[in-house]
Amino acid sequence: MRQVTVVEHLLLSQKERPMASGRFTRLLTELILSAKIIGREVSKAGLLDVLGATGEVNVQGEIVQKLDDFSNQVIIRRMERAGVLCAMVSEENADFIEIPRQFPVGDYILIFDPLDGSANIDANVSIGTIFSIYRRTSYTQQAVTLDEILQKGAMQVAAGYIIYGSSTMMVYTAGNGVHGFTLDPSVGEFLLSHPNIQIPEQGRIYSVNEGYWSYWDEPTRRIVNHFKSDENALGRPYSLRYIGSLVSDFHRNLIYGGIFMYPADHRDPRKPKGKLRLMCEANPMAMIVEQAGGLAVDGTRRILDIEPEELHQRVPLFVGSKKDVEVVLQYYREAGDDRP
Ligand code: AHM
Ligand code: MG
Repeated sequence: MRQVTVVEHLLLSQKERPMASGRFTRLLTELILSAKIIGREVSKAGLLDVLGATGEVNVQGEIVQKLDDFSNQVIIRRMERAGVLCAMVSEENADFIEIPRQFPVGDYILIFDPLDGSANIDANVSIGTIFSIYRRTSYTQQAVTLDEILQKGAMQVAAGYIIYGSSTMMVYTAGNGVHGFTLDPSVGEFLLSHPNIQIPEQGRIYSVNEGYWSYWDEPTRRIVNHFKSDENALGRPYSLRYIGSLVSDFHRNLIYGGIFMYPADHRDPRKPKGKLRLMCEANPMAMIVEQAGGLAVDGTRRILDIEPEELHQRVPLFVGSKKDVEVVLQYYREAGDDRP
């Protein structure tokens, strides 16, 4: 079988579209290299802990950094030099990141979560990097402004994630279906392994942190009860699977079918709109799931239609198989509540 890399696939599948310009390819190539570097460190995480246990310096004489800081720095340092971006937004940085003046700029905007689910690292649980790519709406040499960055998810030109799991995979969409590539460590390349991923229309898994039950609103409780009861489309309870790593929970449901939920916690002042961030987490997953035939909503609204007001805005997220997410919309509609 011919082995197809991400860039080859992009060029083959988008022959007639300007996305296949050298600039987008370069963006993707740099991102892939960043992911390989992060993946290499993630796979040594247990070892690093041992090597770095005595202090802050590892065997190479480098300061041992927390892996999420390390991943953030890898992406920022590589991508700022790529010459294709005008700004970046990282889940780890309060403000958007401008491209230093010594580097050339382009018109893409990269929004990312460098290492999502990093609380799971010490237990050797799969974690991931999430990315979302936009284009600047105006062609100008002026410095980019916050308003230009706050675009709704429907404006994304591409989105994806890298999952550092039992194998390392990259899943992405550039608006032309969802494609998965598995890292072959022997050649050091991500090779096409899952072309045209489609999420099953009807799932059999629900994923939610049910420990927060007492914090949820009534429609959310009814929704979760629906999936647990035998009065649903399956006629039997769905299986509960919750890793606590969005990339892993999302990826499993994408392949097997199901729904992931991170609802609002009405009684937790830290999470009145849930925990997940609209721009770094919800929007890229929403673009991927829609391209795979699924849906993503906040209870009443399509995630991709939400106009962001701030960079780190949080949003309740219900994402997955079309029929399962329609159940969520129906319960919120019946509750007559237009805001979850
Ligand atoms: P992080 O970006 O700080 O890693 O937090 C996001 C993670 C997601 O991967 C996961 O879905 C969620 O937090 C789990 O949260 P909880 O432990 O509240 O269930
Ligand atoms: Mg995160």
